[in-house]
Amino acid sequence: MASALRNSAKCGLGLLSQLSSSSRHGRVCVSPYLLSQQRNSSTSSKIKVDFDSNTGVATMYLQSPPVNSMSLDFLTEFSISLEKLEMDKSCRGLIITSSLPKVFSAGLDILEMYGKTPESCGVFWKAVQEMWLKLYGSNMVTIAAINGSSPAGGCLMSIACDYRIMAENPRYNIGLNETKLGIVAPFWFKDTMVNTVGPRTTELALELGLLYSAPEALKIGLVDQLVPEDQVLSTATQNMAKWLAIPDHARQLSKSMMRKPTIDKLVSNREPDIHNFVSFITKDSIQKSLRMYLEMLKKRKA
Ligand code: CO8
Repeated sequence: MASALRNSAKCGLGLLSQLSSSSRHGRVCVSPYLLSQQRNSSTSSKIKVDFDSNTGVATMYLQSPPVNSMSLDFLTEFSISLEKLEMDKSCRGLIITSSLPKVFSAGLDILEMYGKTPESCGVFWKAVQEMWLKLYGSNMVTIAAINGSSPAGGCLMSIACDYRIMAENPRYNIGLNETKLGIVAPFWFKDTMVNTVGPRTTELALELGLLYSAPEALKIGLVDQLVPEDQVLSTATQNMAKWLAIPDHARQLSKSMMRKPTIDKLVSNREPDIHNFVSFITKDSIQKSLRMYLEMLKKRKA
């Protein structure tokens, strides 16, 4: 582990990623010239990143209207942005928030799973895996500033962070509601939830597809703190300072100790997990459930 830490410091790569999946991804050290270029704030169409070189903290804004649903493009931009920050040694912390009103993220883009070929479903699922592996295994301190509803994949993104601050608006909800769509959260969604709120609460949450209001989410430990909506980001920044006061190597090794077994489980099962997803999601009965859910969303709107 110590040598992994030394190597990661040398290359500026995530320790956890190194310990788990980076060698499989074939990551390489980048030149200081490239690193200095990556320190600039950057905007792609769905993700905007502001980096404060004084604090070493980046803020990532999810900005894919209308609801920040995680399409293949969204996930790809997210993972590329995260990887760039991970490689920049001067970036020690990441806050993730939404630029949109009322919604942090509506979760996976259902249209990527409905009416698609098995091939595109497979590519999509690999991108979902990649997002989680990178975020859950990040070497940075990661804080979710949840300023709106955060169902399903939005909840997964939030619980993959180290700390969660949510707007204390009872209309906003968060949870793994997959069963309500007639689909099933895979084992690594479940593991991340268990690691956050424990097995019994996870069992109830998954079987019933529960979405928790912000106060309920605080009660079960799904989020760590509730604050008025206009203070979500400033509170995340204050908390970040507290986390960054801890020596990086000690915090990173502790994080690795907690998360590596969960990460390794997916890393060694990526292909079977993709296969399971594709054969499940392309079933006629599951496609029918997704169609009904999409219709329900439209009706609710009308
Ligand atoms: N994917 C695609 N489109 C979506 C999604 C989504 N997840 N969520 C909403 N939309 C669409 C709506 O259909 C609507 O489209 P249109 O304008 O064409 O009618 C538009 O976005 C706006 O939606 P709303 O009017 O509902 O917006 P609101 O601001 O009123 O509400 C919410 C926002 C609360 C986020 C609401 O849209 C909502 O509840 N969305 C559904 C959230 C959800 O259930 N997501 C689950 C996705 S599945 C997932 O993330 C994990 C899957 C794991 C797979 C495992 C299989 C093995």
